Amino acid sequence: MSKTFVVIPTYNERENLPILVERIFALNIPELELVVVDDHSPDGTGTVADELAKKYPMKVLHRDGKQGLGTAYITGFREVLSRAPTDSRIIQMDADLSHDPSAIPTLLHASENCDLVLGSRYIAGGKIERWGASRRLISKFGNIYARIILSLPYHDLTGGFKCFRQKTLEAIDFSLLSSVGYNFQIETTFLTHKKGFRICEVPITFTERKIGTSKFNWTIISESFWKVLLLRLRG
Ligand SMILES: Nc1nc2c(ncn2[C@@H]2O[C@H](COP(=O)(O)OP(=O)(O)OP(=O)(O)O)[C@@H](O)[C@H]2O)c(=O)[nH]1
Ligand SMILES: [Mg+2]
Repeated sequence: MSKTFVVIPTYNERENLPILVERIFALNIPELELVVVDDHSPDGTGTVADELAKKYPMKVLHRDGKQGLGTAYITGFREVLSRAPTDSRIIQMDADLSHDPSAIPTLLHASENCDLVLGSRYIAGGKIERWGASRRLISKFGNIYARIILSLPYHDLTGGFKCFRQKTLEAIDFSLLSSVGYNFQIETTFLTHKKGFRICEVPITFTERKIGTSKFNWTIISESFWKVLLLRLRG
């Protein structure tokens, strides 16, 4: 029987994680398992996750130190693919409550007809809450830039709320993924598109975190600028 895996990278999310986990399991989605990838968070998120794993179907992967969002996802994806029953779904989302778990059934439903479903802030019905003008502008510009440079028809390339069908994720060569920040999201969608898989977008509401600190910074923006160009050159 196929399963639904939800992969969540965490770094200093001790207050957010228990709220998120409860909300996800309150949806009562059958055969759902969480995979948390924690980078030895100084605030003890790893221990909080271990406690939650005693109560819920949840696997916690502990890494030695902060190694970036991209490799955290790869670690989680590899673990899931090593044991996922045929035709499972793999959802990825942030731990900071920016992604509303109530959209998970919508993503799963859309994955019946699509190999990768993107939770999109930039299509009709999509929204962003609690972001100031400058953050909106950077995100909007980044998406238009990647869309044009990579000739992709999708509206939200940098979002981190996505659902892969198992065969889609299996077809991605993880050794081609090198990004630390949100450019990782562009890379996986680009490679999926290049392989000819069906990608669709469903509207989501993104809400900026209320608890904890953002890891967004200029290094992550510049990484995306250069790596989108590199992706284009490599084709
Ligand atoms: N394991 C791991 N998780 C990370 C790392 N960096 C970020 N995360 C997690 O990845 C998710 C997204 O990170 P955020 O800090 O929200 O970064 P962001 O979404 O780019 O920035 P904001 O939109 O400002 O919140 C969160 O669940 C983080 O805890 C990392 O180096 N390792
Ligand atoms: Mg965030």
